[in-house]
Amino acid sequence: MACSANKSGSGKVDPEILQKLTTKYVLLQKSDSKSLTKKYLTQELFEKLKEKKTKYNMTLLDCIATVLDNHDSSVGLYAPCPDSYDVFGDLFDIVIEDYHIGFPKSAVHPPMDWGEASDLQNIDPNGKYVISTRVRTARSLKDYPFNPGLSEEQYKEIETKVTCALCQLTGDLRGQYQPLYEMSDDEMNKLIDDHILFKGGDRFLESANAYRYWPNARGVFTNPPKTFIVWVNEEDHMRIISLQQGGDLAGVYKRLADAVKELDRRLEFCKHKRFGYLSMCPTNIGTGIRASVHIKLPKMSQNEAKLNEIAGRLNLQIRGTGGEHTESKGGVLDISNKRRLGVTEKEVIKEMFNGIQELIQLEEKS
Ligand code: ADP
Ligand code: DAR
Repeated sequence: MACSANKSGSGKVDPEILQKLTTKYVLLQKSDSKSLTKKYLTQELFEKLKEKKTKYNMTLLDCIATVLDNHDSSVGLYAPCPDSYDVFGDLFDIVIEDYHIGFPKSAVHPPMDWGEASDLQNIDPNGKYVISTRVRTARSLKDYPFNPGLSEEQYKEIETKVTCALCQLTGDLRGQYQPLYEMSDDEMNKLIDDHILFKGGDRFLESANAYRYWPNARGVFTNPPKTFIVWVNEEDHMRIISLQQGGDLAGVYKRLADAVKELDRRLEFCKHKRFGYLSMCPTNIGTGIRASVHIKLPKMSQNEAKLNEIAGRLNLQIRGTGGEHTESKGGVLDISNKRRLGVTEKEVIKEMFNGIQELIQLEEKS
């Protein structure tokens, strides 16, 4: 059942919010920002949207505060609540169509279809290039705002509901939840260095009001081998993650699929009639899947421009090994699928598998 509503909230936008929004919008338009929000939020569209409010009382300022403070944003747009995707749909639709490489207003995301993990092979059977493989998705609980719109009480409600469902998992998915406030700095830094735990202090999220009451109601669930991980109340209500060393994409993917199906039976997730599963960021809707490898391509990575051009053609995204907005270390690249919307889970993973295979073949020929 879709959890976004079409009606706008009651009441007018506070004059001081309107003033702040207008002043900062003018500065954004004068800047050299390459963000999709600057590209598509024309003066005409700004005038049309600036006085709208969602049923959670969110405004256009709540949606674009991130790019107003960070002109170097790539997208620069977050949804503070599910109905933002409809109330500010004139902006979200065009940004989504651009980012997800063509998802026109007439498009509808297909039903969830994980396919058969056994159809996948090991990405790098000889273990020559791939250091580790990770597949994650994002999920939001139905009938709650997203991170920037949550009250302190709602953060805690989400943490309780999610951890209660997680603690019912069995087998390979059985594990333990650790609230952030119970961790020492050393414990936290070790988990971050091992790519298990999220970092804080992302300035894009900070500007979007996503760190209020931090670290309260934030934490991480892990199974003993730390191959199954769930982030609670980082950017999204949930990031469900499967991760392991090597290139066994089938095993990583099957673990995630099993986990999502189990959690789907215990929690009600927020879905949209057109966009599938909704998240705070429009880049993470639909399947919400990012399937990535940490991979060494010593020859290919000598020509960054050419590698980025090939990755673009393969609908792949290249990032640093510390996650977005980080540099690669020691020649290791984080390469993942770019598209998450308008395709099924099995199509996303196939696109990533084929793309990585082609990069490895090009590396071999270099
Ligand atoms: P997300 O991928 O969920 O959008 P980030 O981009 O912030 O979140 O990445 C989160 C963490 O996951 C980062 O520390 C990143 O290094 C790590 N990560 C991503 N892909 C892999 C991988 N294939 N192997 C190990 N760690 C990974
Ligand atoms: N940094 C923001 C968001 C990009 C997508 N990453 C997310 N959602 N974690 C930007 O617009 O650059």
